[in-house]
Amino acid sequence: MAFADPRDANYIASANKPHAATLTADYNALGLQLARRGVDIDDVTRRVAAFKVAIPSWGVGTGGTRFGRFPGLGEPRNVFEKLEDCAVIHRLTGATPTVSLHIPWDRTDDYLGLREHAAGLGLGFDAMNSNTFQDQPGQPLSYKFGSLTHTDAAVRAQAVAHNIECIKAGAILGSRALTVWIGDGANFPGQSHLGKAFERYLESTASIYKALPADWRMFIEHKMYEPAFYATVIQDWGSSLMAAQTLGPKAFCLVDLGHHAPNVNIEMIVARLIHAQRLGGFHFNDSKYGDDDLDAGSIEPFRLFLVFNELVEAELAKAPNYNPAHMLDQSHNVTDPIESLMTSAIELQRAYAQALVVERTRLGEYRAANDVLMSAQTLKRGFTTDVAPILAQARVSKGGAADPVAAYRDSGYRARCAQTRPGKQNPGGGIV
Ligand code: RM4
Ligand code: MN
Ligand code: MN
Repeated sequence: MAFADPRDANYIASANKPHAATLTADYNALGLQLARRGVDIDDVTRRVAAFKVAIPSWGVGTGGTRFGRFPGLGEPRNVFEKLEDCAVIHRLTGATPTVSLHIPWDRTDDYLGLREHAAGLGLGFDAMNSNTFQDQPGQPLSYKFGSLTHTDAAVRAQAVAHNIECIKAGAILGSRALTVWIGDGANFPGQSHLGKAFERYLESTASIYKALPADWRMFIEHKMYEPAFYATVIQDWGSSLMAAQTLGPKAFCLVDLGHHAPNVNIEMIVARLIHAQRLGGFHFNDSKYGDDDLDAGSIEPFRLFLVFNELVEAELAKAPNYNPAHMLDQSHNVTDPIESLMTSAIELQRAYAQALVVERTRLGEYRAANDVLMSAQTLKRGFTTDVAPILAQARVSKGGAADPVAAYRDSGYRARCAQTRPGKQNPGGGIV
């Protein structure tokens, strides 16, 4: 099979050529439609083009379930190769200039070399993720019964030290945030003292917080259940917010869309965290039942839109201390991870564009007049607008592909990787 480098600007330009005429026609038609609503399409396109989301390094390998993992062809074998795949995603979508690493899955003894490798690929680094939810080979103390909240101070100290190692690695890489998610909790009532476990969490995270460089933020990620099935120490946004407020101004709450009970009103949580000035960022994904880690926008696109609607409201209101980090956190079990990640980044842009085309002034008037039906209809009109031409235009304007998945497939990148990356297919990550 012929191979073309999907990162090559000439290749992308030639892949875009057949789309040029239809894209212009569709964009102009949508522009007229939006102008009738008082919405300037070019302004929306500019904002969409400026939208960025980080790729999770663990997302470029095939994930799995508790039952198994079915590796794909040519998976990246180490963090350097993971970055190469991330560069493909970024070049074709223009939306993913950063990567979020997971330590120790991405541990290397050459972080400076990694930073240079990334820069050469046009990439930087978003939040570092610590991992105290698994034991690593040779690790002195086990996390079986907890990490930052373990009853044994020595285990807590080991988990704190690991987080500090992540900060140090991130400082070399140019990252400016640490995401802390712990699996700590109880599987049985009576197993742990719910109050004391939270106190131990605050004490441990205070030591991590102290090690943050001045311009860093710490993101606290809550999750309702799994691996602890009865009670998780940081199980909800209330615990997360209490912890952030206790720790200090550099601590923020991170919302992973899959970490809530089904039907929970996540956009409401987002609005409250914006109000509290503690919305640190997102782990975007989608789910039907639990922490499914499916592709963003694949199951409940309306909910994603409603989350972005709150973000647009905050943007327009210039909400104080509002600077959320956008990150994907997905597990691709049955698709090509590169295709899933490109599609997901685009789905986020879609939700953002749909929220941007909402007629805000009219919506405000209908709300003020308690016109419930028209308020709902006005908001929904944004969601039902086909903003695809805006997304394609935004990509093309940044040197990306009009149709990223087609350009990727036609390049033969994956087949090429299957040849150049032989051997053991275990890139680390992939939640099995
Ligand atoms: C957790 C959580 C974390 C992620 C791990 C792999 O459920 O979402 O953010 O790092 O999975
Ligand atoms: Mn997450
Ligand atoms: Mn998760």
